[in-house]
Amino acid sequence: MPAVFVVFVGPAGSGKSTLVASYSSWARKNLLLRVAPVNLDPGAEEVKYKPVFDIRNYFTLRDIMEKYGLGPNGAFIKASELIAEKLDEVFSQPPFSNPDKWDLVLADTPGQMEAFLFRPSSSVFLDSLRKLGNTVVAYVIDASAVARVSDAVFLWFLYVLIQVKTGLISVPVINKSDIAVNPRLLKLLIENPSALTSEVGSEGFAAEIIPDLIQIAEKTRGPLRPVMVSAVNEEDMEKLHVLLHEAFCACGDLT
Ligand SMILES: Nc1nc2c(ncn2[C@@H]2O[C@H](COP(=O)(O)OP(=O)(O)OP(=O)(O)O)[C@@H](O)[C@H]2O)c(=O)[nH]1
Ligand SMILES: [Mg+2]
Repeated sequence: MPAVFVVFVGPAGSGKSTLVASYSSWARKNLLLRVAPVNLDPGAEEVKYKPVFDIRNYFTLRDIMEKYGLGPNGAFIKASELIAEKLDEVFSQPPFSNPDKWDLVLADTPGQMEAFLFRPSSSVFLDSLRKLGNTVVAYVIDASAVARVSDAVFLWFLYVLIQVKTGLISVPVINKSDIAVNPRLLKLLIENPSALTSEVGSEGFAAEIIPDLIQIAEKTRGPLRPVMVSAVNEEDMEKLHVLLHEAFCACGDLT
């Protein structure tokens, strides 16, 4: 059976690269799966996994900045265009050229989502990926970035927008459980998001708009509950695996 592709997205520093490293290592050790990590971040300095495909073999952020005289953000945008332009070349390389050889392909993406994921060229890449095999998006939230209801609503809404933009099955993963600043709020977010409404104060723009945003987010939530993991401690990787499995149970088997 061809591989399942998991594309890790999420705000800068949420732990995508660390999670790709620890989930790869866990799935190899515990399930003996054939896992292919893929690095799509041309700005990554070093990654803690051995990529089967690495975009930095084609270009790095530094190369692009120099060649086109761009700043880092302009260079990220240029990089996403170059990935789309070089798509045939990219897909002629493993693991894209031999998806039957792998069980899981884990793609690590740049944290500058507005320069990659939210650009038109990412759709070109994701469309090609979904033709190769089942593709799911893992949206990584940093637990240490959720202190207030407004933080939770902001990060959750980004998840809604990612689903709108990619049109792919998406699962929410709350990372850095070891340094969560407001575990009570995260528990609400996971178990009973509607209850967040009662946590909002009674005045101002936030009080007016947050209940509406929560209602929209609830509408798009689907049956998949977020999981909490710690990539750095390789904790609760099984929960992540089960969630990804649930996302695919209708169309394939991961184990
Ligand atoms: N405490 C803690 N730190 C973590 C965890 N996961 C990642 N980190 C740390 O968070 C920082 C960012 O991790 P990365 O894996 O580089 O995050 P990223 O999302 O790939 O970052 P960008 O690619 O720059 O967007 C590093 O210092 C990691 O060691 C975790 O589970 N717990
Ligand atoms: Mg990274």
